[in-house]
Amino acid sequence: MTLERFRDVDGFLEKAGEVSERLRKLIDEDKPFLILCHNDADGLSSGAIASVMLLRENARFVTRSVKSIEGVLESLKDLPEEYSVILTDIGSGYLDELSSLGRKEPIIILDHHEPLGSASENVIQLNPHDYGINGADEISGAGVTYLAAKALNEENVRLSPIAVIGALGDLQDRADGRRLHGLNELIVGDAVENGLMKVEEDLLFYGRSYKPLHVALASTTNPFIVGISGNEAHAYSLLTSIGIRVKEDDRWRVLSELSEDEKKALYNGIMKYLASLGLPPSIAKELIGKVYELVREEPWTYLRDAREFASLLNACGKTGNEWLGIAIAMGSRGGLLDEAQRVLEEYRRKMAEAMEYAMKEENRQELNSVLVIDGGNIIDDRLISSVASMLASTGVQGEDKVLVALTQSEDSIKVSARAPKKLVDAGLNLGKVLSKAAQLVGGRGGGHDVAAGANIPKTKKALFLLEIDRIISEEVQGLEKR
Ligand SMILES: [Mn+2]
Repeated sequence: MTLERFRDVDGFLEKAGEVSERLRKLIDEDKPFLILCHNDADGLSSGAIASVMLLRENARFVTRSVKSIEGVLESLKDLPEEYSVILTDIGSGYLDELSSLGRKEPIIILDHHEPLGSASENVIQLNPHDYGINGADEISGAGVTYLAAKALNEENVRLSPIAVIGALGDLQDRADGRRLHGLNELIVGDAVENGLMKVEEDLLFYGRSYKPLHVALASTTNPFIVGISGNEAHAYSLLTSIGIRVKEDDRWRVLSELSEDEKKALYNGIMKYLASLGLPPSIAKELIGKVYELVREEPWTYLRDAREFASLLNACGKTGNEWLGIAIAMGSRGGLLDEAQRVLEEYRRKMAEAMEYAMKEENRQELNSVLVIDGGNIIDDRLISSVASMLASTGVQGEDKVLVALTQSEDSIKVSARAPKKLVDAGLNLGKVLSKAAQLVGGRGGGHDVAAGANIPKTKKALFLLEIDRIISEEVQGLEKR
């Protein structure tokens, strides 16, 4: 976007107000709603926020999660005319398609993906990009939905932690020091001011307050530490080699009880370990950041740490348990939480297997500007975007290459790509690259500047990889000249 440096936060918030007025009118007229949310952690968070918002107003509504725009169009095909539609974390990329449906009642889009096409009068969009705000890392779909909900009813400020979870689910904690910034920071402020969240800096180990140190280290997969993530025995020996006591008498120690000096030693030890593998020590930096703690949740659950809450929702979305994720994000606990925790454990086990496969030399291919990881038909297509994120966090692609992970789904090849920070800062937009390369081979793609995906025909894998490598190489050369 050429106008990306104008930034109009007030205009965006004003638009949130306008959208909420439209919602208010529909609610007052007792119109039924269909909420369609994307099925990733951010999408489920936004679906939950929209659902609680309507529930609070006693509105009639149905919530459904969808994998892609095809799911949206399918759901709208037979939807009775009297329904208004709320799309969360999906839709902005398909304004023409949605407008051409010519529905009687409005389609309200609460999304942070880059808008494409033009909206008809009945397609109402709240999107940060329209106001020069970068939806890739400044606000999530859940954040956009939250701001509309808060404009509708101030009570919805209670949903602010769910909007933070959505942002973390979309890996928006990319500002220096693993923290949220931009409009996300404003939402964090809402949560803190209302006594719902505590923010502090720490090592970002998974289960920092309840898992034994070596288990917490081995469970940490963002960043994914080669040789340590997924391997408790190696994590244990690394800790002891650094000189960290893992036990206090008979009891396992947890990260949150380590002294500052011990944490420093641990951090330096991990840096040295990474250097010994020839990996950029900057990966260790990703281990330090803001912890967003949901203070009203029980300390021993996965819901206390907003990143872990997001990973629970992600697991629900990736395993066909979307409804469970939405229910938990809406506030259900008890038996449903037990079930969600089982889903998460199972998902983490499958991810560990997929990562083991992806880390093997023979499943990699190095092109000029792209590192390809081919999941063949071994890696479940629903896991491929998580595998891409996790692989990118290992640093295996280096600073100058785009990581492209792909795997076969039933009728197509699913692609998920991640661009290194250096190229994005120089101006590379991966979403556009994938959209272009996919189109050239009769597929479909898009996404954000750092993370994007595509679906391509099964027979076009080699051609697609050539095209994407060519486009990125050309773009990178262009960027260097600038
Ligand atoms: Mn999102």
